[in-house]
Amino acid sequence: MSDAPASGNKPYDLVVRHARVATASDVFETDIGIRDGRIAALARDLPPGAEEIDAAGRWVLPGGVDAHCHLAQKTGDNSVMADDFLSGTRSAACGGTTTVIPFAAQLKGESLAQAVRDYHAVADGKACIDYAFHMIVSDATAQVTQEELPALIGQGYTSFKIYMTYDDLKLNDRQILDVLDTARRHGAMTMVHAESSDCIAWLADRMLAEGLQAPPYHALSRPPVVEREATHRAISLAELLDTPILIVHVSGPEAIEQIRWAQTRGLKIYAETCPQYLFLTAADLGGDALHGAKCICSPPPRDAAAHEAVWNALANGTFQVFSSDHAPFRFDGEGGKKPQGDDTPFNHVPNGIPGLETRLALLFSEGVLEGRLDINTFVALTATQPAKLYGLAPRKGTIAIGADADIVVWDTGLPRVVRNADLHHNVDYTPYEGRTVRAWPGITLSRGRVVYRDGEFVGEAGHGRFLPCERPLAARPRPARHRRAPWLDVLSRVAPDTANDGATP
Ligand code: DUC
Ligand code: ZN
Ligand code: ZN
Repeated sequence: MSDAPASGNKPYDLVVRHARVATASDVFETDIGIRDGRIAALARDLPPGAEEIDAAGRWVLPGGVDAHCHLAQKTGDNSVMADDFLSGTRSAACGGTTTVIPFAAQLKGESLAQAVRDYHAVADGKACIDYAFHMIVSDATAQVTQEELPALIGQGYTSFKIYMTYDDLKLNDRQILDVLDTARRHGAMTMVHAESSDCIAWLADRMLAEGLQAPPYHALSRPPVVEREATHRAISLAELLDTPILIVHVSGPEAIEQIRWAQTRGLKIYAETCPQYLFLTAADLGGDALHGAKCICSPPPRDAAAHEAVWNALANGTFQVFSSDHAPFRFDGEGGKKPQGDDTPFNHVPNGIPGLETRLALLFSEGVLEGRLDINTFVALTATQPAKLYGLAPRKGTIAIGADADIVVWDTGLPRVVRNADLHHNVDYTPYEGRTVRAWPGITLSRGRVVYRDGEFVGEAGHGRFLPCERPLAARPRPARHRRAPWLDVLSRVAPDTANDGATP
């Protein structure tokens, strides 16, 4: 890093003064000197910057890394995601998130490499904050698992999601093993949507046959046992190949118990949960005129006891990641939640709810300020660990010299009522309308540039850059000497530890 003056005779482009910084491990008071988009100095009484922000008395945290959101994703039906890379990243920035990882989705029959190229074309020039890509692997052909995936992993697409449900996306167990084998050999992180397809179809078909088609039946057709069974099966498949996996959008105690059990046995099983599993219940799928469709997502929100279990698992380390799973569909209008108007049966309502902008404020308010989580755990769950698990650390997810100056100055102690009219996404509702929070970002910096200040978006399309991801350390299998899977030792294509070269520690 150059010691030359940054702007005129000022050594820093920007200095954030009197910051009360929290990282995943520490809390300290400091000034933050920013030069060329990166953190250049952490010390008290820094010399002046060309710009200055006084953060006295306020928390200053790493910008959020939202490692699970859907933007302008191909859907395979007539539904249309309401947010593209402009409105989605704008909304993220206004909620204190500075990196997003949406999904380049492969439809069945398509090339995965082409899906990634297409997604770049969709994102190019639009994002206001930095972004990486996960992939969705829905067609695990030999061409995909043996040629396309290894090449893409080497090019910086080091994580992908697979589904155990949805006819147009799901893989069977054998296909999952093929994909995990590739992940293992090439050091990629596999994210798993764990719900049991046949159980859901069996229940849903019977409900629909009896005319039970309102949104609450969505939740009843996807009960916790369906998630628990698939979670256990995913863990077993991962254990068979001794390959790390990350179970996404975990909703309640049944799945959490499976994950905790696996972690206690020494398996590298990671897990994510989302705001809807802390702040919504199945009762939110009720109401008149299909209003419950606004809260249809999968797995569905559960109940107050599940909230308690999710809070506990956030606090005790069972979960490493707290993401939004922002999946934006408008309530009214074409491509939205009601393709057949008010008579739309639950299985035709597009799955997913918006949450990019509200993720951090909800968790800060109800987690940190209510004493359920300490501030370091909040930072770990929302920024540091997602950056590490997906190969973006140490550039993203922390406040450290050399890291990108992705920083949020927080306002706390407010009461602020969440209103969709104040949000910056392109969805016509928020499931959290009317909820009071006591924390909200005051200023968001993306690589040292102010992109949000006091309720107003001040960034610009095209500022956000694509981030190729390293192969994460977390995705490395256990070294062969610690492995307890003798069946792997006889399989030459599985056994070598080649995935260990070049992974980010
Ligand atoms: N899974 C997601 O991750 N997001 C939206 C819908 C779904 O099933
Ligand atoms: Zn999913
Ligand atoms: Zn999702």
